[in-house]
Amino acid sequence: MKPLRTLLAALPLALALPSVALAQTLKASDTHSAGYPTVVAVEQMGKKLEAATGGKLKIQMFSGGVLGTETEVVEQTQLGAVQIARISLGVVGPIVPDVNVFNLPYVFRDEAHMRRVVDGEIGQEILDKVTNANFNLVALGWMDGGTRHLYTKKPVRTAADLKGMKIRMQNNPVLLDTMEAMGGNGVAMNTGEIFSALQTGVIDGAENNSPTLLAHNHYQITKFFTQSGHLIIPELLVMSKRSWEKLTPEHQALVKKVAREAQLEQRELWNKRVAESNDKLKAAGVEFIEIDKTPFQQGTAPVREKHGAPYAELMKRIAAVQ
Ligand code: BDP
Repeated sequence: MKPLRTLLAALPLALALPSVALAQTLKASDTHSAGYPTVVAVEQMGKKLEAATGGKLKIQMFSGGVLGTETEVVEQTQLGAVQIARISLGVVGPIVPDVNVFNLPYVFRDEAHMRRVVDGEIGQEILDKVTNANFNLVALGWMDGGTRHLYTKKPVRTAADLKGMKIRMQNNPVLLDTMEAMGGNGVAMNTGEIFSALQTGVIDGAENNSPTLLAHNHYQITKFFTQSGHLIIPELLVMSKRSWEKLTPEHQALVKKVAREAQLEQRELWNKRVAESNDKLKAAGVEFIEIDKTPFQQGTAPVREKHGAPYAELMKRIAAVQ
């Protein structure tokens, strides 16, 4: 420990030079547990930051949702109590409505299309909107959240089978309306509440990608996985603006660079994880049901019209991305 006198003597200097790179450990949050592709990608980012800054900048990962629900984590990130958060765009929509264009059902043709859109100028525009929206967040980049399908206790083999089923959705009017338009009843709740809601019968099912269905153990209760592909919601990586402003310009540039690299690295991890999860789910007796998506695609047109109205031009540009 340095004597107090030395510390006090150094204080005016530190105050006078705010851009001096002070050692910082950035607290990062993810609702998924250790080993999940998004968690690993952010940890790799941390290792790169540490190496490039001689240990001045580090990331400490809090995975498994230990810092709270995604909505709570967004709030903590806005306040600067959490520095980096990997969150679903589903929970960002109610805070920064402009991101909802990516939360619309069947807005992307497939995952390859989504990747090309987020990698290109439209992806950057949406990141900029988050950053410039005055919500104390800096959007760093995208990650894959795969394609979301229905998983239910009773099989959904036709669109009609979904009628009246209570399906958990993320708490976002666009997503709740999507479920209504598909014929089910959307029930909003946080990720961590789904398992017991399935157990107690509060809901009949939920919808997500296969890695989440497996990792959160929902497959133990819902044995039918209907390949509806109704949503392809990219994941967002954000930083607290307060924490961002404390970084030197060099460190800011470095964080942006490694975040961009993480965007591409996570994709590789994601592809592997989806294949592994599908195999494990099948081995555990989950039935993958192929379905004619047309009724769902057509049924959700009013959602794209209503919630997509402010983004009509943008939706045309998204559709034009080859
Ligand atoms: C997963 C996302 C996660 C969300 C979850 C959900 O990776 O961020 O919290 O869906 O639906 O796909 O709650």
